[in-house]
Amino acid sequence: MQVVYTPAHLGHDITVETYMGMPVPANEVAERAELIRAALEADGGFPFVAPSEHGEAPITAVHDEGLVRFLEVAWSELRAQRIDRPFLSADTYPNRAMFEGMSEAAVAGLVREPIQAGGRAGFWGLDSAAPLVAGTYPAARAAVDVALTTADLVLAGATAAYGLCRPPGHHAARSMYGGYCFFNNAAIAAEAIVRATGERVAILDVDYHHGNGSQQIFWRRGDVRYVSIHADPDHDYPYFLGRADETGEGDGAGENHNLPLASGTGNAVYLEAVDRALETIAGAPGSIVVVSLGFDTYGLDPIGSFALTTDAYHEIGRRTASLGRRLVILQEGGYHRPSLGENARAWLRGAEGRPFEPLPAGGFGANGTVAG
Ligand code: Q9C
Ligand code: ZN
Repeated sequence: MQVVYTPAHLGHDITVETYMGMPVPANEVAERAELIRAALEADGGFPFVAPSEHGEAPITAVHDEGLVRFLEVAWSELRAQRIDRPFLSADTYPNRAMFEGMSEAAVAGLVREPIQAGGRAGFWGLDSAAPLVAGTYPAARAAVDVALTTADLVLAGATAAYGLCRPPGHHAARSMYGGYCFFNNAAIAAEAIVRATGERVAILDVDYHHGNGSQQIFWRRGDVRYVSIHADPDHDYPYFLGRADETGEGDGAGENHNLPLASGTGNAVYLEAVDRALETIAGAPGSIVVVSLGFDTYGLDPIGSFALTTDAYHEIGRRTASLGRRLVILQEGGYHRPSLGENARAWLRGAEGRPFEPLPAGGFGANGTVAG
């Protein structure tokens, strides 16, 4: 299986995120993608290709142009405004209760993008977990190109291809970034595939978190079926979306499928949910599935509460491929660095119908370089 990768993600070199008002070591770090790259290189069965540039049009096909412009200039604006911060994070978010009692027309007339960078970040952002630095915008643009190049490989006939996207994407909505995500790589790829083929497309989201952005983007769409297995939002990010009764509206009625699972979910319960998700996908026509692939469902993940093992990823890859549809597999989350490379290798080998044997210990180093 071909792997699409670019070092451009290294520019999004964040080290700190904020969690409930406190600075904490960042989870979504550059080393993640380098560890996956090293493991897939060490495997030897994954040829690497660089992404090609696809321009802005496929991005504005799913995102508000204002979000693109904000992300493009946010860092230079922060510097121009002499706000002395190592990264940009919002100061104030427009909580909907701020406008309680005002008519929709009044609110529409009042709420506009501020000028100050911390207000502007609040206007476009969901949370304080997606710090923006000098290299964030080029990295996010490159991650979109990775996703679109992965889709191109499948549109050209590949059974499956893997895009090592970083930063991830599934929390980014049409007019919002957040949750470590800036552009919604999977949604942009799904939209491009619909436009190229005229077929229906399914998104299978197996990141630990609900992909609120993907759900929002396709909420009223009858041609993109979104199916997600994730932590119950009563207990986990993104808290305000991801429940089973969110099923879509209009043309999209019945096309959104959320399968929330309890804390502590292990392999057996998770694999049952995978089977239900795959049956749901098989229930609508189409020949291509976009997979939002996260490994934050792993037992040792620092921000997840599930208990999956590496062997389960091999089995999930195998079952997903046995749908008989072509797969555009795009990396989302997964934060337990020592296991990331092996978990990716296991999933992708499963999708290829190849067995999985762990690499010899020390086969690749924690710094992301292949040993000897
Ligand atoms: N204690 C993805 O996996 N909240 N995003 C983190 C940590 C934000 C996850 C809280 C989680 C975002 C792509
Ligand atoms: Zn996640």
